[in-house]
Amino acid sequence: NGEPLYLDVKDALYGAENQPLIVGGRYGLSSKDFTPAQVLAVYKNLELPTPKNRFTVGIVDDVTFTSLPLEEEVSLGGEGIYEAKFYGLGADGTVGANKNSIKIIGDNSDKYSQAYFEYDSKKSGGFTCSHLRFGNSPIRSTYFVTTPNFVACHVQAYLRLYDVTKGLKKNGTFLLNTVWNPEEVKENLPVHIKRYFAQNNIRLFTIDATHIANEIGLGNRTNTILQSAFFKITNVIPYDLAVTEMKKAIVASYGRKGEDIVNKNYAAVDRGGEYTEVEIPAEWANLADEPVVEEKVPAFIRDVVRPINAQNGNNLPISRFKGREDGTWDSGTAKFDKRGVAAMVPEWIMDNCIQCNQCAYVCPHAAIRPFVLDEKEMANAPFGEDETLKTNGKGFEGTRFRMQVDVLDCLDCGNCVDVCPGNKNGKALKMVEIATQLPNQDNWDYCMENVKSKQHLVNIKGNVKNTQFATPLFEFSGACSGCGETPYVKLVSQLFGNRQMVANATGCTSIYSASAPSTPYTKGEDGRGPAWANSLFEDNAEFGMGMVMAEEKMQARIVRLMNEAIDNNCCSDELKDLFKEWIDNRFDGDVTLELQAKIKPLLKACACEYCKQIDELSHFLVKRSQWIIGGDGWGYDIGFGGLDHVIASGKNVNILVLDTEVYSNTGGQASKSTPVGAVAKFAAAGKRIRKKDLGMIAATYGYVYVAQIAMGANQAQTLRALREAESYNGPSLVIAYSPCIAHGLRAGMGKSQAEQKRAVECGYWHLYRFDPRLEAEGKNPMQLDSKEPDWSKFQDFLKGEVRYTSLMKQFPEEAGELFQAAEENAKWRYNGYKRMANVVWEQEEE
Ligand SMILES: Cc1ncc(C[n+]2csc(CCOP(=O)(O)OP(=O)(O)O)c2C)c(N)n1
Ligand code: SF4
Ligand code: SF4
Ligand code: SF4
Repeated sequence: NGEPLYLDVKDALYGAENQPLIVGGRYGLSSKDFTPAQVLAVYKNLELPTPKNRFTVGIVDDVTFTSLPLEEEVSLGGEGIYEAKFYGLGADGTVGANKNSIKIIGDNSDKYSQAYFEYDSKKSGGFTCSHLRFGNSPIRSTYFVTTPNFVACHVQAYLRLYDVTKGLKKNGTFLLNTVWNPEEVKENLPVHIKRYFAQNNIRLFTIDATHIANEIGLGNRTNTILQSAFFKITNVIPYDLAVTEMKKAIVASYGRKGEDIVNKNYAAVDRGGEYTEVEIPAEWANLADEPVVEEKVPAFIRDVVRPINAQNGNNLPISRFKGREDGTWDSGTAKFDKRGVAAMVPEWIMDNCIQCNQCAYVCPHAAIRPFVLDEKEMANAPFGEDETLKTNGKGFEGTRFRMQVDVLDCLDCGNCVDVCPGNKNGKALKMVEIATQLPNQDNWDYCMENVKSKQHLVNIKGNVKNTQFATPLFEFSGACSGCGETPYVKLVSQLFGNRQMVANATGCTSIYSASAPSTPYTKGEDGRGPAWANSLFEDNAEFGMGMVMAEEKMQARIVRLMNEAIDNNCCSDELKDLFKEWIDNRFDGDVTLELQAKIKPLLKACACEYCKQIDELSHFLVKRSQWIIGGDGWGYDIGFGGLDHVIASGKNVNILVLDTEVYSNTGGQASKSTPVGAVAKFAAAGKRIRKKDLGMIAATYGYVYVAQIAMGANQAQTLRALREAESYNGPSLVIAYSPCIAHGLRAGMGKSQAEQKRAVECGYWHLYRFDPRLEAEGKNPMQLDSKEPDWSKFQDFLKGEVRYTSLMKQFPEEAGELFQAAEENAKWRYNGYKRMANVVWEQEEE
């Protein structure tokens, strides 16, 4: 009957003399901005002879028709206000530079200033938009900038992805960071942007900050160059003053990192003036729209996913969500993102390739894959036989092999190149500029759409190479470039995805695994794929156990029905035999998968009441592979009580803890997994207590399978551990070492695999498997998989990560001591594992 506030106001005025008409409504639904246009809509509604009551504003309600119509956004704040928007790529420094700009302007002028920062849910490499306002009077606009005077587009690809000119004021300014020269800009700008520029008298400036940054030696850090360009073009404060202040900020931020870094950033400031003004031809004002090319994509992608990805989700009408009121979202939508944001991507040098598939194994984004083509697939391919190799290995006779890069989904980490062994002539992959590889995207598209998986030709769980012939059922996630976590998640999906259920804790895993509209979990050719859900941070283990218990109940029901059917002799002999076989093998996932295929058609053919009921439950004929996934913040700390409860229960679950040694998703807070001496939030002076040994706690139960793995250190051990964990009919816990941007790898995230190798070599991380099945066979369950570490490399390893080196800079005296303690702890741990692994089991029993 109305909102509480509305009812209160109505009640207060009820029966009053000259009682006004009281109209209520809602704004800010789903945390949407409340803008001047919406306020105007409310007043316009009130002006109507019969205003709409219980209205909504800011959404497009075309189902129950509560929303008010909106007009164009209006600019408030008068002449003195200057509004700017900066489109950036997550983690490219745009947001940091704008935070700095707003401080410079606020501190060095009489102007009032304000900034809002907007992000999508990608971990990095996603969309960011900085909204800045400066004015001569106080700024009371508590919403994003809708009518900017200035727009900077720091990523050329955004011209086609987002509506970057939206709201740009007449006579406004547009700055584009682009590798195109002015003539190419004129050629390549999308038509609607050209028209907007001409019709609104926009001044267009371009700068190639990407190349300038490279020349200076700043890699892809274009932020300071673009910040300087902004100050010079707009002159919001005198440019000289801005330069002085930017340089002061550089000393404050990078002073401790050395003169070289400071000088490079100074050079970036100085070269911000290297922009060009591009003249806008008057005839652009009358350009006709380009013909719309209808892409063959599912309606859900076209009508919902694409608009959300284009930052237009707020304008989607409610009717687009009809039938999805429960929040169910299609899987496999991430493949439609096709962000194309990498500056460099790998190029395959076929002649050096030994077909080991290691590149695909480690890729965090599933953006490089081996394809095996039969004769027919080769005949229609856009590439020739001379661009493929004869596939090595038994079972692949008569086929061709191609390592194919997905240019538009690669995130430029370089791990594939780093791990590629190549042959005696060198590596079989090298990083090259994306522009040179764009034509290769057609080859990827062909392989994805037309080349059938050949995974049935080999045992995909047999070895590292074979795993990569299995289709990844987790692909193109929004994780950071080079993320150490996602290669594990992807591998699990390849091995068990066709019958996998995932209970996911909150954390990076939940953000990159499913944040609307991108869902990287997907289906294979057989239509099977992981089912995924996230409950809470703290109850994830219990959530996963609930899934298992539900399955147990369903299986028990099927067993009862099958037994009754056998006893009543009402089905065919073939079906009865299959029922018996299923009952005997119901805990073996792969066998149940085969049996389901045989049983299902026979159930339909048999008319008996039992078969009808079993048919209704037929999706439970396949034993699910239950995974409970989360980070160390979950597994070691907040979810530990539940995790302990679940492993104690003896249920058949597989728990994967992706150990980044910090709470990564919220910016790197210390967890009980953080080792001594590491700097993290809440441990700014270095953690003072040692890392908890979660694996050993679990091992004390004696009936929990436990493994510690690090893919980059031993790919085969990772595979073995995951395989064993899944096949163990009881609780399994796998703790996976996962380098993260929060570690500050000095070698960069392109070495996140190599860093794992270094960690194990020096004794920082250890590999083991503790398998209770071995004890049942009279053997020692503990197997230490990492060699005796080279402890002399331990301190060097710490020096390779900013989380440790920053302690040396800030607390040099304590750092030495804490680093020694870290080494002692690591030795203590290793020796403990060694002792366990060396126990001669038979003797122990005597
Ligand atoms: C009970 C609870 N506390 C805090 C949070 C906020 N939160 C969300 S994700 C996260 C960090 C997760 O860290 P971790 O488990 O290590 O996973 P990672 O992000 O490293 O993969 C936190 C603290 C929450 N969602 N719920
Ligand atoms: S560069 Fe990184 S993201 Fe790109 S294909 Fe290689 S491993 Fe994958
Ligand atoms: S890692 Fe190198 S050698 Fe191995 S398959 Fe990939 S490209 Fe070929
Ligand atoms: S774990 Fe680290 S690297 Fe991976 S997505 Fe999270 S923050 Fe990024």
